[in-house]
Amino acid sequence: MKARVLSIAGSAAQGSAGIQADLKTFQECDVYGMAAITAIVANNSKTTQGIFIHDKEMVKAQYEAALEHVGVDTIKTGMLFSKELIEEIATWLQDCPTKQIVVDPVMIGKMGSQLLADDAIVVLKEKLIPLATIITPNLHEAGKLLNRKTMIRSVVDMEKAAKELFKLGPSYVLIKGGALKDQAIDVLFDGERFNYYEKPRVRTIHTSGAGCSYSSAIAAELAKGRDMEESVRLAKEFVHAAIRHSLSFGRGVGSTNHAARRNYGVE
Ligand code: PXL
Repeated sequence: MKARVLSIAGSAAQGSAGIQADLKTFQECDVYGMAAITAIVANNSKTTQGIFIHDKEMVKAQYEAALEHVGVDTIKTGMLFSKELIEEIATWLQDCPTKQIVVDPVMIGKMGSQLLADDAIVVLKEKLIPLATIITPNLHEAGKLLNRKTMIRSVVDMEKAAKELFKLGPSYVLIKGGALKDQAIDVLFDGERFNYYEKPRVRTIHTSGAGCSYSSAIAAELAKGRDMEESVRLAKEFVHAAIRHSLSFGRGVGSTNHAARRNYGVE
């Protein structure tokens, strides 16, 4: 049977991030993609015109409808925005039909829009992250989750942060080092060992959707039955190609190219 993945996340009008990135990534990874939309973000490569948050009944109806007949192998969460929604989603995920849950702790968009309310971080940490198979924070999100005053800047610091985040209860922590100075190295921690995923840094500003696509590719590979190390390795290759062949449509921050692996292969 075709592997099935549900994304619970926001819609990003520009097409590069959020649900749009998730569904494009699912298709490229050859899994069946579904969506429960938490919010509508009216954005493009220059501005965010508005953010409209869905109420929890609306999200629940989508979640239940999607799972009822199709079923699911992996659930991924992206932009959840409010503490009410996170609390609610955590109760569903406690007894959902899969134990494979990818939590991308989305906080701010590439154009600076706020995608997680300030008062929602505590419930994210206490209610949702403990249910996660893997969490995929970038350096900024990892720092925020740990209440750090200063930015995480080195691999040694990423390892330390991964150990601390592991204590919140996920089975794996992946800290993405896309914002490190000269390496694009990510650190995976399983509670005992570290794994490192490194690709040459691509010098581009056109990276909108990179985080969403990375976590979605991990979710897709897990859904197909791959183990975590292999899933992250394949997802890193996918997102590296998507950044290397990113699409600048001429203004502002351009989009990751979800078709890049198919069109150009991996390096
Ligand atoms: O890239 C983070 C992100 C996630 N989800 C939604 C977004 C964005 C960035 O704009 O709009 C809905």
